[in-house]
Amino acid sequence: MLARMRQLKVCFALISCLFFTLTSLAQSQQKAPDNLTMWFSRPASGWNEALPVGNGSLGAMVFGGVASERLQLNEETVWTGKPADFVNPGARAALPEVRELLFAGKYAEAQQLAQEKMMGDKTVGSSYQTIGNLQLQFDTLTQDVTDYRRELNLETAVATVTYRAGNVGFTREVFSSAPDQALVVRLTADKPGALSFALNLSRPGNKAKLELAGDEIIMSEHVGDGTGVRMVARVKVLHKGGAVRAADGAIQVAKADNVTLILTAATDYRGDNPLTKSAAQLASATQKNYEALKQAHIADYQQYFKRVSLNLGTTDAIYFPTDARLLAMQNGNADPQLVQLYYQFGRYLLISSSRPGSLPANLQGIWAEGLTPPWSADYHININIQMNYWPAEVTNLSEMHMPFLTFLNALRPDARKTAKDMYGLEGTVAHFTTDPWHFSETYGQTQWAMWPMGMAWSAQHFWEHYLFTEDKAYLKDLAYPAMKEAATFCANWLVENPETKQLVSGPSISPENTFKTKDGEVATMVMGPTMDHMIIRDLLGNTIEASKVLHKDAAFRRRLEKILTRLAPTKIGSDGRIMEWTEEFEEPEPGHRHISQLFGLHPGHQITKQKNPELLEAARKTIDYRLSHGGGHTGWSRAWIVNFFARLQDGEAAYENLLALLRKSTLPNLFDTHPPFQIDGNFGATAGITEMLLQSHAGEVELLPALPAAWQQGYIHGIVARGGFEVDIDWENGKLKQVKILSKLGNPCQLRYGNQVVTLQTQQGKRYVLDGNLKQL
Ligand code: FUC
Repeated sequence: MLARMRQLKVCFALISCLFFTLTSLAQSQQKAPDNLTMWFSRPASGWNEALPVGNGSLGAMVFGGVASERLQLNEETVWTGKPADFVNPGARAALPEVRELLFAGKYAEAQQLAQEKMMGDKTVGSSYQTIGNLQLQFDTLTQDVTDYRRELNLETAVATVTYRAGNVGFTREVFSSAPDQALVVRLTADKPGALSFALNLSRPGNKAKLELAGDEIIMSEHVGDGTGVRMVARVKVLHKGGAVRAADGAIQVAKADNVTLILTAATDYRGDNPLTKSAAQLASATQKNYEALKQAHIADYQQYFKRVSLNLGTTDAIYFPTDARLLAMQNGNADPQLVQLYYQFGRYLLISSSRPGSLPANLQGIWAEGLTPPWSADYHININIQMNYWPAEVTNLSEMHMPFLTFLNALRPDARKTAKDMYGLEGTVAHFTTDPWHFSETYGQTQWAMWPMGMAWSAQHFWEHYLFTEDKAYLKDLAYPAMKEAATFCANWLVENPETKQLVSGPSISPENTFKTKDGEVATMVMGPTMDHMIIRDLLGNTIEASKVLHKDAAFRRRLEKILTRLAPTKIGSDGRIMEWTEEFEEPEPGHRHISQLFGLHPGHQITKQKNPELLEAARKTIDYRLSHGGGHTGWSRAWIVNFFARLQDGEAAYENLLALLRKSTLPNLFDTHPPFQIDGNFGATAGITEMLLQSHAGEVELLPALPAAWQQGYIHGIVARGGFEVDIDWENGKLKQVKILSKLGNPCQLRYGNQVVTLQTQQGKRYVLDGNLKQL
């Protein structure tokens, strides 16, 4: 009854909203809604409603207030902390004893010893932080505001706020330009002299130094009380008409016709002088007029964004503001265009938070409020940052993958040192998390910290980038050396299980999960968690392949091949699930958010219907069990489940979980929520939707492997398969209608749709068109 009432209330809200929207559309003669715009009929009442813009490094959250505008600012290198070494000096000596205790089943004792002797003491804190806020205080009367609209156009990457007040129409446009390395805010009005406001910059903590000089404000701080980077942000006011002067701690704009604000920001993270760097960026951006800045920004952004288009069908929901659509969806409405918008939002976020030369997208991309964001908005590498990059290759944003790969490369010196100091081994190792100061040692509770697979998992991305691009120079110079070092660590790390004689990884955990020992103790560490072996199998296999491509290191390759034959295999438990640990322990948290034992299903490809259908069945049981115990409760976990079901080729279950992600783990601005906001779920979902429509991990290019019944008609154009194929798929009545393949590398292409398989011998640069029966047209 209650649920029904809630539904009715939402319906009523939607109807009045539609009425309001249609009337205001008619009144203001705004263009018909397009589906690549998120829009809202009121200003953001909190951060989770504000709209993100970014150019890979400089970002802002646009609130769109009428009496006052707030742009919450970020720059990707605004970090506290510094490089630090904190390997526990007792680790190396304790390692054999911890292993022995674990092999003897003395889990609690082993854990205690590892906690004391192997966890580092990270005394230097580090956190990503906001730059601060740019505030505009208008003298507009707010009583008679009409026709308010706040939007983010994903096609142009411009956020716009429009409204009428006192018979004047106001427009504000905001974008963050990559070509001009500046945040640009444009204010216009449809009557001359209507723009009057005070502008200032501020930073939480009130420790920043502010300098006002005529039409410019400069804000600087050595962040983290002098422990982190030195940052500078500056904003300049360009205006037509009226007057601009500095007074009362702000820049006062009086009666201008239009105003352009240019904001630049820099730090000394890469050794630059932030004062001169931000000044040079500002000087260069102010050379151009507003239209030239905007056109350059749009052209630059669209070269990436426009590569992929998706259509899943249309409904009238498109007439509603995005938050109302989300609410309707949460109350049972199906809105395929919202799924499409959400998909493209993921691509938008990647282009806006990860550009060649930048740091990788962190837990919040580049958008974080305050000085202490959750988990420091760092680089968790026990799934989160990897998930950020799942959509990169498949959604045709291969360039945006590079920041992660160059970051991993920069992590190698520290990872090499940690392998030596902590374990006495050659090669590279990293644990559950890291930061831009590139630490790879571990700290905190063993439950999450005693996991030496962060580099090994991340190294998968080196090989994946190669599979999509076949760039041999990249493989030789960047990827292979990094993969080889990570594989070397793993090869040295594995030890023989005295009973089974198989090679196992340990001491280690199944990320963040716990089990109950026979004595009823809750423990985390074992010798040989399933995920470790799946990761190591993946890495060693990829390294072997890479060494073959490069005709290098034959002896090393043979060593890895031998290890693979002895590595403990994936096992199915007595209840038909994939075993997470070596034994069938009791699980205190059977719905745990990490589903690590399925790494081999996704993002790995050890479990496929071709290779091992019995493991595929066991994988399904594993997910079902997690879900039936409340699993999928964080956004990223749910997004991973979408990918799992896509790989299981169960379109209905993938779709159901995608809906659950939108219904339970999505904020009004379409950001994913853990809770709180964490960007991995956005990226994981975009990857998952792609995976529902195209897969290429099992040696063939499979079309529509997990198309749900809800998506009867549609198309996806421009997504990418391994081997360098750009694929356009059109479907009708739930069936493939046509596929176009652009062969970028000239590889043979084995194409599958259901049970039909054809192989195309392709030529580089040529397009191939086939019908729904895979007959070439
Ligand atoms: C992993 C997850 C948590 C969270 C954190 C940032 O450790 O287990 O849920 O997402 O990363």
